[in-house]
Amino acid sequence: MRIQRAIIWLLFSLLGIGLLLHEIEATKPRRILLDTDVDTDDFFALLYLLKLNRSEIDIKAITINTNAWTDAGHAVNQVYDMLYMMDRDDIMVGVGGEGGISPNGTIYPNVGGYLPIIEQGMSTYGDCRYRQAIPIGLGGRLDIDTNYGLRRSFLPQGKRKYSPLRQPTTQQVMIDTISNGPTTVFVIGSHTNLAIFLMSNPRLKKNIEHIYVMGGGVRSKNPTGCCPKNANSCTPKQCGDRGNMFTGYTSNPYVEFNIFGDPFAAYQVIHSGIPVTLVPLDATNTIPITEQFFKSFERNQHTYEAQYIFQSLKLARDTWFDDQFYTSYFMWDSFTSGVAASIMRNSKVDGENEFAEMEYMNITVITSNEPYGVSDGSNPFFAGRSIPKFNLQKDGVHSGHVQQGLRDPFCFAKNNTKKCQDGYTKEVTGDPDGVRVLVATKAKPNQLSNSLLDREYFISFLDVLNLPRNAGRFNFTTEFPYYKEVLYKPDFGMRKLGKSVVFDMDMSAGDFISLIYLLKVPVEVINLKGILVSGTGWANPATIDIIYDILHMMGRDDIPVGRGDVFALGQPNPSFTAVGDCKYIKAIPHGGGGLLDSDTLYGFARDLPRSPRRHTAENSVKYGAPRDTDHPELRQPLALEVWQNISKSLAPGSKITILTNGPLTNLAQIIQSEKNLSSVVENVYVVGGHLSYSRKDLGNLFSVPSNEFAEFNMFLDPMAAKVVLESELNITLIPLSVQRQISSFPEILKRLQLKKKTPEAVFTYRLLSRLYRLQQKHRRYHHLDTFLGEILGAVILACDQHLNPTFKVKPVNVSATGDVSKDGQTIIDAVHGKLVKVIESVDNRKYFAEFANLLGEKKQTAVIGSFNQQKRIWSTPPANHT
Ligand SMILES: *[C@@H]1O[C@H](CO)[C@@H](O)[C@H](O)[C@H]1NC(C)=O
Ligand SMILES: *[C@@H]1O[C@H](CO)[C@@H](O)[C@H](O)[C@H]1NC(C)=O
Ligand SMILES: *[C@@H]1O[C@H](CO)[C@@H](O)[C@H](O)[C@H]1NC(C)=O
Ligand SMILES: *[C@@H]1O[C@H](CO)[C@@H](O)[C@H](O)[C@H]1NC(C)=O
Ligand SMILES: *[C@@H]1O[C@H](CO)[C@@H](O)[C@H](O)[C@H]1NC(C)=O
Ligand SMILES: *[C@@H]1O[C@H](CO)[C@@H](O)[C@H](O)[C@H]1NC(C)=O
Ligand SMILES: *[C@@H]1O[C@H](CO)[C@@H](O)[C@H](O)[C@H]1NC(C)=O
Ligand SMILES: *[C@@H]1O[C@H](CO)[C@@H](O)[C@H](O)[C@H]1NC(C)=O
Ligand SMILES: *[C@@H]1O[C@H](CO)[C@@H](O)[C@H](O)[C@H]1NC(C)=O
Ligand SMILES: [Ca+2]
Ligand SMILES: [Ca+2]
Repeated sequence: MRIQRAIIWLLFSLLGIGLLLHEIEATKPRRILLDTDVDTDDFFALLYLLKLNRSEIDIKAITINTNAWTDAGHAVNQVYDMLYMMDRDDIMVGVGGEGGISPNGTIYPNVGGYLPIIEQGMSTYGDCRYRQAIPIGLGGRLDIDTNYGLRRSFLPQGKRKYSPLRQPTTQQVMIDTISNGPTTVFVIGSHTNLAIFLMSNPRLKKNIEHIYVMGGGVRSKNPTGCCPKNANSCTPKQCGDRGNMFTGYTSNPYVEFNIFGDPFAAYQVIHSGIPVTLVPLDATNTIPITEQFFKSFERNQHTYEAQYIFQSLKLARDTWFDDQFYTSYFMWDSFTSGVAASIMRNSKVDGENEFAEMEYMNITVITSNEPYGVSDGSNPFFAGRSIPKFNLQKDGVHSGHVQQGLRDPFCFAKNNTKKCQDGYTKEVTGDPDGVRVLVATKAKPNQLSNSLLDREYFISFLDVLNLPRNAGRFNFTTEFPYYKEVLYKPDFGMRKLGKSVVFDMDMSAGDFISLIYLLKVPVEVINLKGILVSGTGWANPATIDIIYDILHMMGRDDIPVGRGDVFALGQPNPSFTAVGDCKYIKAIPHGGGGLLDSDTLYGFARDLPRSPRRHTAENSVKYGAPRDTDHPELRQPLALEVWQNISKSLAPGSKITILTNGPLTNLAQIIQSEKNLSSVVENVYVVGGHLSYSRKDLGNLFSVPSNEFAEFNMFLDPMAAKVVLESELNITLIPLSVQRQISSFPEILKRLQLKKKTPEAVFTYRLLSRLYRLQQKHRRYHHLDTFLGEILGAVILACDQHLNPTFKVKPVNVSATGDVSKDGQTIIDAVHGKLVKVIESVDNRKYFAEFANLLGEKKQTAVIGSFNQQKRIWSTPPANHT
């Protein structure tokens, strides 16, 4: 037999059939799955790949890495919008999932990847051990989630959108794509998704032909932060480091952001046995965005995708925190996509390609620090277990100290030599744990030596993006023949305006409904002067755009919106305040019922008409930015500025009433910044707090079992709650117990059903019925009546007497000692407590009627009902508008 086969094989070879078969194989398009954290550089990579010849490179699916630079709800919008612009709604998009990993290591289906594997339990909340290295506000997740505000100004919006429990999950999309045929996987974020896939589907491994990774630093020496030769005094920063983690290089100079996102996952991927090509900092450090490239790009924007990328790059440059943009912003993921595509096209051994020099190296990924086998409590795979999780070896490479945050004392040993190496892609020789990996070491120079563009890839990048082939169809404005930007502002004429109110919200679902309600209250009763937004609660700060859209819908583009802090009091890292701890906010789930759903308003945000106002990274030196951008006038105001403007513009003798529907971060900061606040504040209505009268009378903090009696709004920023309770302000507390009295979905839906006569009543009805349906359907949504209860604050504020509220004045104190099992608990404390008015009951029937009737009123109704209506207006000549 064997001889026979050998002879046949020989014959085939002689006839050249072998060669022919090989060529057929090579011309089949490569099926690509792209796993991305949707950072700016990621969509440079994505758009570049989409422009390539589809008979060669065919992107089948995109999965979103949700524990790095973006948040799931915003990232998925960005991806859908880009694909719509590029006419590629056929590409599957996977995000999130509600599965978990049990304490014994069983991986359940559909783990959403919101947490690094080491922190992944059965839910989607958990610690930010690694992600805390990523800034949250400006220059971090806020800017990346919104793409500096450019997504909404530029990208068109198609039909696809996230919808709770219907969204294809990351793991499902991976399974579907990879089981459909040989697949090449690109990983340009952290490795959680792919690692979980590999750990739970070992039989599908054989279908992954190759893995291309942007990440790590093997022999790299960071070129940024080096002192100039002739400098008198200079503190070298990351000069010569292997890694690039600029927010935490003093604790870990070895690691690159993507790998730090989940070192254990990266270990699983690199050690999977699947061929891996790594494009680490070694190579990307040699392709900074130079001024010549930037200028050349500026002159070469012949497609929408080229424009979008250039505008993004420009805002990244204009808001860069120092003047070193051209030497410290590199092509990371975009370069990786070029190198990978070139390697695949060439199909040569040793990964020969047009753009990078390659070399085989034996590497591993450090996941814990030596000495191994010493359990110091830092390592959840081992701490307090008789059998290590995933059956890891007791004194193996995963068994040492695992870095705990950016100020982990372990990483700062006394003699200052001991730094943590978590996530280091370390070269090893003769070590059984090393894996042979093809590594890009250097970007190749431009072959035309007289060109100003000094890298070969620069040429390809600009050429490909500007090709007419596979180009974008339109941008947001050119999609519609009669597009027009309108700001709606009311004219109250001679009407006497009612009490001045400032609404402070954390953008939970109930807050949006409260906002709609407040906008319906006759302006003679309530004059909503401004909105303050705290980024420390149920939504990510980028969700501020939904507030703008609701104001636009209701014709109130005149109301100022101020963005508050992104950290609870005391949480920013004192030595680098752009990053900080998640001690309290980690109690909020990332997935269903949590941030993902707030950030998309349970899938309804994209139905709202789109406001021309939005978050933007535009800024000016006057307000502390490093430099003026092109449109500093568009700058997003801060909460404190909006507050100061309002309090300054008050008529003599008049005062402001504040309603808070979230953590008290903004109010505490206002108190701390203004000496004579009680002279301008009439009253503060605080939705939150729980006064427990028995052991069974529990709070609502379901994600912190050790803290049975706290309520979320108080817990999320206990220090702020303390500042507020210690202030001179007159406070009315609307605690959990009275909220619970009116938290009946069937009742409120029944009332609204009868009143669905206005767009806002329809919208509210749809949102509340979705919440109710989800609550009945899935355990992740069991807490949704919390959001229903929040609406009470706005209704009490608007029609106090109608509801016949009963209240008692009680001395209330809040625990804020730093002990999470007590923090945020409000107690009656006759000695230290502050006297506050505590609402104990309202007339429920009147409450429901009051709420539903007002939403159904034709007065102060929406001026534009939906995005669909907006599209119709933009598609018909102005004369035909009715
Ligand atoms: C795309 O690739 C296929 C297969 O390699 C090739 O036959 C075709 O000519 C290419 N098309 C273009 C426009 O380069
Ligand atoms: C792990 O625990 C789950 C229950 O959480 C159980 O169903 C499963 O059989 C256990 N697996 C192992 C390997 O012990
Ligand atoms: C959309 O494209 C048009 C035509 O190229 C351009 O004039 C406009 O500025 C673009 N929109 C944005 C927001 O850049
Ligand atoms: C610094 O401390 C580490 C252990 O903490 C030790 O291994 C190392 O030798 C010390 N280096 C110097 C220069 O003292
Ligand atoms: C890398 O590892 C392989 C075995 O996996 C070994 O044959 C080779 O010599 C190693 N190369 C280096 C440079 O250590
Ligand atoms: C403050 O008020 C002035 C004058 O009305 C206005 O121009 C400015 O935009 C306001 N600033 C904020 C942050 O609301
Ligand atoms: C505080 O405001 C009140 C009323 O406007 C005023 O009478 C008083 O002088 C102010 N106090 C201080 C310390 O500014
Ligand atoms: C608080 O309210 C009481 C009663 O309504 C009033 O007498 C008092 O002046 C108020 N205090 C402040 C600081 O506004
Ligand atoms: C109540 O407040 C006082 C002083 O503000 C504080 O010392 C005390 O610890 C608080 N009590 C509790 C139980 O939090
Ligand atoms: Ca990335
Ligand atoms: Ca809220």
